[in-house]
Amino acid sequence: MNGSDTLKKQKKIKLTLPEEEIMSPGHLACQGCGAALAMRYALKALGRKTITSIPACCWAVIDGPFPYSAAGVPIYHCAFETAASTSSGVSHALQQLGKTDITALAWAGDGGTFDIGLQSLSGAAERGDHLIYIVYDNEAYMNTGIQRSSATPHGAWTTTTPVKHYKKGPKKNIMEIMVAHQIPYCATANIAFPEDLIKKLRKAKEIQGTKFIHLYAPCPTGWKHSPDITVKIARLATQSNVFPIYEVENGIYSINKKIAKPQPVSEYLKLQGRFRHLDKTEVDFIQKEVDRNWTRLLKMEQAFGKDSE
Ligand SMILES: Cc1ncc(C[n+]2csc(CCOP(=O)(O)OP(=O)(O)O)c2C)c(N)n1
Ligand code: SF4
Ligand SMILES: [Mg+2]
Repeated sequence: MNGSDTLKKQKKIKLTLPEEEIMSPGHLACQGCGAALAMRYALKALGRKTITSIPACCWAVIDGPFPYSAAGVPIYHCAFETAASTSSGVSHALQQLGKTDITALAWAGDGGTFDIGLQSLSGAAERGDHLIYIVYDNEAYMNTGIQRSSATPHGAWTTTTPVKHYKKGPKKNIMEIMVAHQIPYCATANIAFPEDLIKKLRKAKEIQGTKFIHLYAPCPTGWKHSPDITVKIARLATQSNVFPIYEVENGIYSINKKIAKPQPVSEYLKLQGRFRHLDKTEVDFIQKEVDRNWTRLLKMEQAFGKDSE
């Protein structure tokens, strides 16, 4: 095939994602970083007219040292606990300036959201500040060396929950906390399903008030998996119902992906070194918890879904 044939063939390929790359290569993330993919997709959805507020987290480093920036949009590097309050300030300033076409985006890790930034996030949500808040969840404090957070799942190894004392107890249900704030839009998303993520962010951009996205983003360094299977692991998380994909719009629950034959949770766990120490009893326990949470979510959809009205 000559060059012009290849070009013709390429033109026939129908892209399912926006073509424009706002984030540039040459960033400082580890190989296979789910958080880097997360930002790349998010910016494809939100566009260049986005002002991000990023607290201390891996993304404060991934972007690169001043004056360089891989993000391609302005970033406020703010204090750890202030992603939401900084973004509230950006949002109010934009309103004062009459700039209605710019999105205020708070972008923080799970530590900066489930734990230390929860108060400022709650405040912004209660005030109904006009912003999108995205937590990229890699289930630990990665930037400072893989310490457990309240998003770390049961059974996981981290440096503060070593093998003999691995994390016991469930991951905090951040979605339920945000739904309880009665904000107009809350959704989960996964880097393995970028079309779904992009659709949700485009929807969130059009809604007035506080919007919250819980975005699943594996971390090969902290989860101890090979960097080339990041997307496979992310996909398995949803295919095994470990991380369901759903949205809650004005209190109405919709599960966006229902897996006909869910994969056993063991398929998801066995690819990650952070779970290597778990015995069969623990794996069975995790499976039961995943099944219980999934059944609970189905019941929420039955009780508070579109058909319940
Ligand atoms: C008030 C405060 N406490 C602690 C730190 C140290 N610190 C910087 S980044 C970080 C971890 C962030 O974890 P997370 O929010 O999950 O993002 P990740 O690094 O996993 O991307 C910590 C503990 C800090 N910068 N400020
Ligand atoms: S430690 Fe994890 S989240 Fe941080 S840059 Fe590396 S792969 Fe990404
Ligand atoms: Mg984290």
